[in-house]
Amino acid sequence: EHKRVWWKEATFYQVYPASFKDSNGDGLGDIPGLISKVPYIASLGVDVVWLSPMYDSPQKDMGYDISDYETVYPPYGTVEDVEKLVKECHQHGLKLILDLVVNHTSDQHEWFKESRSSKDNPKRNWYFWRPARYDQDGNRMPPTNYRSYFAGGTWTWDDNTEEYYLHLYDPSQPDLNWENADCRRAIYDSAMRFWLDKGIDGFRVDTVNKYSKHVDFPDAPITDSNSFIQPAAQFWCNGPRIHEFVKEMNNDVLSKYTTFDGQAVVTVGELSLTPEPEGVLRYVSAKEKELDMVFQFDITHLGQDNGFQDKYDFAPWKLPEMKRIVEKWQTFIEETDGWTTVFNENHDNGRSVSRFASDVPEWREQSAKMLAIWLIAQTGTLFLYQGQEIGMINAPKDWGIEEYRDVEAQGHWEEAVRQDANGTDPGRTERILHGLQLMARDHSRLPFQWDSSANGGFTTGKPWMRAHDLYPKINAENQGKDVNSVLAFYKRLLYLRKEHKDVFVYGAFELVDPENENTFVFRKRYRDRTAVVAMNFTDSPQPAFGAMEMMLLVSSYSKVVLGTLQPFEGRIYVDY
Ligand code: TEU
Repeated sequence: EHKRVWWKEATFYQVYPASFKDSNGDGLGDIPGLISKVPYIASLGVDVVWLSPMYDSPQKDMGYDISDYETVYPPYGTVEDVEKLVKECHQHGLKLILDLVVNHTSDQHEWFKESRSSKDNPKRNWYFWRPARYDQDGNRMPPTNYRSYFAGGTWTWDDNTEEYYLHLYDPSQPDLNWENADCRRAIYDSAMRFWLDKGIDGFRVDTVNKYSKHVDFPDAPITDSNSFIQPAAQFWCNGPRIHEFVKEMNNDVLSKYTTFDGQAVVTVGELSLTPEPEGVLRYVSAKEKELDMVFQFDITHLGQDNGFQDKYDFAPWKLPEMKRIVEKWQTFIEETDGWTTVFNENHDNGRSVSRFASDVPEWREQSAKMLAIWLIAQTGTLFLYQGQEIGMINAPKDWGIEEYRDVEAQGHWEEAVRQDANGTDPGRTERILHGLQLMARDHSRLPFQWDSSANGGFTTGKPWMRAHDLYPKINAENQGKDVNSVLAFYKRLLYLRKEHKDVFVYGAFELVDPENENTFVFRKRYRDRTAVVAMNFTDSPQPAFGAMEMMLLVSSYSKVVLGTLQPFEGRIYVDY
């Protein structure tokens, strides 16, 4: 039986500050706007707010490029606004966790400005600097052949000191060198203690398995230049000292703090490219004292070609693949003292209705409710992403590429255009556009749709990102008045998750009819109680799972046809 702690049973709600609520009409979301919506968030029945980065930043990667951990990006507000947010959340019984982004800083951070100023600056090796290599014609080459997450290479030449510096992401995001103890101590003080001392309740830890690199930086066995990052990621994911570093972070800092209601602060790590359960367990096993839980991205990688090899070259997937992934992580926690998370949306992915079901007008709402059923009875800590609760969907396919503002989308698009033009990958432009229309991170960053007023009530100004054309139809205000809305359904399911916690949160998982390509059915068992969750992932009726001897607890349809799962219908039966 799993040890029962608050963060296993809590539901987390991720807020993307740029796109949640603008209070001053400058077209960008901000902290005062978020504060004004804390009552709305509390009304959902969630327990924790996860706020994506609001720190000072040149915003090359929407705040995941931090230039000062101890100040707030001025258009978002001030440190005092965040202190007000902490208080407002706690007064509504909500905890607040912030995003800890310490694999890299912005190149505008004082630390990097010092590091790049000269080779003998005391902070020189707080980042990774390496000399150039030269090819047989004497042309200067970067130290390795790694490919960045945002396309392009991972080394940028610095004329001043005539060396390259490492950046796994954008050239404006130089990687911090965790091998340097002074650097680690500065991170713990500036990025962590500064905010923990203000009463936050924990962190979502960005890129948590990338802090220990193979510092000899060998070349990667890359055969295809478009291979996303897999062959190189082995040199920076789960590196030789990563567990030492995460243990030190937990032991020296996090373990010294409690939440506002006196519990241990919570950590959830972003663990990419670690598909093996035993690899995950090393981070989340209770006895390891590293992290409470992690995001594992198998589900959001569905469709990302060859397991994330070429992220935006869409590869069709079938439902049994999704079922096996859910089964893998549901059973992982039964056999270990680890824990996991349950999610299908975040700020780095397309909207789940568009990616995993159907966002056409006829099936959009049913799909959103069915996917809510899919999440609600799974074991693990449930994470929802802003707008998921009202069934927001991807940007329309007729939007031009200029509407895709994300550095990752731009990088992959520009590269596709180049490779198409120079013949290295004919037709790549069309394939990558299709992939971006389905999976670009931008789709989760459209302004939250509050009501049917201009720009969905997100801003009275010109929004930094175009609002979805459907905001008059899809918005929190009109759904708040409709008992059959997606919003009402999410609130009902969140209530049921708490009421049926033993079976939904802690019950043992068993897949039913694994090879069925149309329906997804699984059992959850806790002692003498059983629930059956049945979903139709198609737009045509399917034979319902034979659960007649059980009681229908909830269906996403108001009218149920016994024996038949209607298009995109989700159902939960219980025998108690
Ligand atoms: O993402 C980590 C990362 O590697 C991303 O490429 C992510 O794995 C991928 O997009 C998932 O589909 C974190 C943040 O979540 C992301 O927003 C930042 O861009 C990135 O780190 C750099 O901080």
